[in-house]
Amino acid sequence: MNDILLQIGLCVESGKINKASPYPPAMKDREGADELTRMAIEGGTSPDAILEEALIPAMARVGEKFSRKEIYVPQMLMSAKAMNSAMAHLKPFFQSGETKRKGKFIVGTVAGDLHDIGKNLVAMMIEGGGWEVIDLGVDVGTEKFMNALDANPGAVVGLSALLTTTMENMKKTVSALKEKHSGVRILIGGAPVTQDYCDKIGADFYSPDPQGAVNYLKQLAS
Ligand code: B1M
Repeated sequence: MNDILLQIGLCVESGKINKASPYPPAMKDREGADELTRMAIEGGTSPDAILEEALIPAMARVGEKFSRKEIYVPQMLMSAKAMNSAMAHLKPFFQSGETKRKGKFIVGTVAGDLHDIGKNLVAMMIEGGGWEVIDLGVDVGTEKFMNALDANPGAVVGLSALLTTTMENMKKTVSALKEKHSGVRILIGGAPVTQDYCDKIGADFYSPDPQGAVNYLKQLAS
């Protein structure tokens, strides 16, 4: 892996957002994920490599450290901020799909769940695939999904969950949406979600990653 990808990964893992950020003290006055990602893109590193080789593995290491109680929520939050500062540079590349919209995609992280990095990536890639994305944000209850679908009949719905506890809320939302809009297509994803769970709750499709979600929508539109 090239040096700049290693440095970006280290910044995300350590929660170093940008040069102005005093955190972590050991990296004070050094470039952060923000500047290094911009430099990497200017230097010709592909956005895919930055995402797949630096950002996603760094967040996985953050999760492992959290599990081992080597870091706590505040550090995890700094890492998420550093990751978001890097993703802001990648966004234009993932969103530069065709301008003609193929349909509408309503997406949100389910009730009780505040994790949005994966959901944002999925939204970005799907937008890049030519869909109009209606992003409802995080901690989205069934009613909010329902209101969005009522206002946009025919839209595909995407639910994300990162916690085993909030994953259960997918079931309620899927049942309610299917009851009122029987033809709605619902796609689910997030680290604890599986194909078995998707089958169990009657969702239409499970994808472990954004590309699978893009492919599913592509297939629906064709
Ligand atoms: Co939280 N957290 N967190 N956290 N956090 C996890 C998820 C955890 C696995 C860490 C751990 O223990 N190892 C653990 C969950 C354990 C469990 O349920 N089994 C956990 C916990 C426990 C918690 C809190 C409860 C901690 C606490 O307060 N004690 C708390 C809960 C808050 C809440 O939601 N109510 C909490 C809080 C936070 C922060 C706020 C600090 C921060 C989130 C900031 C943010 O999102 N803006 C955070 C973070 C950063 C993580 C980890 C470290 C990283 C998550 C992430 O962004 N990954 C995470 C550990 C880990 O995942 N390794 C962890 C990168 C992202 C690109 O991957 O989101 O999986 P991911 O998305 C992937 C795929 O899953 C897929 O595509 C993406 C790209 O490949 N995907 C979809 C996602 N959604 C999809 C939807 C689709 C299709 C694919 O279709 C619609």
